[in-house]
Amino acid sequence: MYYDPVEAMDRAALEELQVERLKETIANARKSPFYGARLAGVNPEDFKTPADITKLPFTTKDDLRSQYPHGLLTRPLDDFVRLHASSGTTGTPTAVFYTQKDLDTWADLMARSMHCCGCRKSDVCQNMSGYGLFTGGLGIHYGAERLGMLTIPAGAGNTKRQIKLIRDHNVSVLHIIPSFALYFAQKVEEAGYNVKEMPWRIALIGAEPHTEEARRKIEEMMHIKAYNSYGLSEMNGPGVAFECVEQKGMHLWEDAYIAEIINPDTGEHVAEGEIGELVMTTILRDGMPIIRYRTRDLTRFIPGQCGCGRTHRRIDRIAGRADDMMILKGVNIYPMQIEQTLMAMPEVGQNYLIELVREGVSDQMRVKVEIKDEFFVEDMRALQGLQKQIAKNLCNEILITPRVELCQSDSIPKAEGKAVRVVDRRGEE
Ligand code: ADP
Ligand code: K
Ligand code: ZN
Repeated sequence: MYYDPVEAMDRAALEELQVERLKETIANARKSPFYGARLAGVNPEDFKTPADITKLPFTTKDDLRSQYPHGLLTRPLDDFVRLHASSGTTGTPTAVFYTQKDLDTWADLMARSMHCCGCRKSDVCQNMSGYGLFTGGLGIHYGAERLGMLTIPAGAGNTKRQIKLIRDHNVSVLHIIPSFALYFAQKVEEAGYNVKEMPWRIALIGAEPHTEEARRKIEEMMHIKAYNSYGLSEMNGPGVAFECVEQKGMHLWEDAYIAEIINPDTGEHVAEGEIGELVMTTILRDGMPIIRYRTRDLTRFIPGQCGCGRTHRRIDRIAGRADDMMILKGVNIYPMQIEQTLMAMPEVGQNYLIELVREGVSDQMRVKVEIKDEFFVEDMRALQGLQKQIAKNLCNEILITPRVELCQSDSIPKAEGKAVRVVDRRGEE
């Protein structure tokens, strides 16, 4: 039933395992120049429960940058076999190094993740994410092979070839970025195929924030089951937390990571079930352990147990990054609030873009929204009505009224990889 019995391990035993691995991690991390200095006064014997992790200092993205490239390595460079780098969505990139043992652990976690949402070795998996430095390429790839799936490294783009591969090889599992999935569904229809007749059954979607409404839209438009996949290069890449078939949050693999959720301002743990910043510690990494890493990703632990029987706690879908927050007229707004509102409307198509502009002395938000062809009609009144309705729905959610601009489908430029949701034009004339 489970890929690995550890997935349903008794909580007490799982926490014991975490403590044991945390102690090993501390001892190992100290072999690196960075943690050698930072953890100088720490005694591994002081760690008796997972909560004792709060005795350790945080590690930030700036730490990783200042230690670039080799400051966190616990072994001679000779022992490493792979390097990935973060896509650098925010600032200078950082590099992550893997030993062969790390690659094996990662592939196992990835295989477990895909198994938990229903992938089996009889499936054929097409990886439509970009390969290269981005971990969504090789990370998913080796995990899919580890599970035993026939794996097609299609890479990003070229929708025609993607469709042909899917049809020729009976592809049942897709790994696809959510913002691309909506666009792809449309391209499949345009190419003259009925999505209901495509061989796929499972889409693994992740790598960027998306709402429940966007997931439902993908499932509907593609006629597929879509499962949320969370990871970050600092924690290997994908395979950190993954949805099971229940689709009620992502199991975070606690035999490999210790996760905490903190108030980003105080650094203290939030109350159970409250939203905050996810902080992660690797407890199964050999060459480059990272302790109490501030992910900047906002989420919460979902209280209670999952119907699937797995005991590893679930995190909720990522509400955004702490860095994503926009402040407009004194109101805090996250892009996902806007997506949630837009994607819940049947008239709205695949893509949207938020622009922040300066008009006179005040900041304004412009929201460009693609409208489905059947709603993009000649009737001016109907369009104005729709425009007003969208602005009103948005105002109910974000408390300010943005300017809404209706766009034809496929007219808002699409990013190659992760979607760009917000463009700040306030510095422009
Ligand atoms: P970068 O920080 O340059 O984008 P990564 O490729 O390591 O580098 O991306 C990791 C980040 O992507 C995460 O910290 C998170 O913000 C985002 N992310 C990954 N998976 C998801 C997901 N399922 N939902 C929301 N955001 C995600
Ligand atoms: K197979
Ligand atoms: Zn579950």
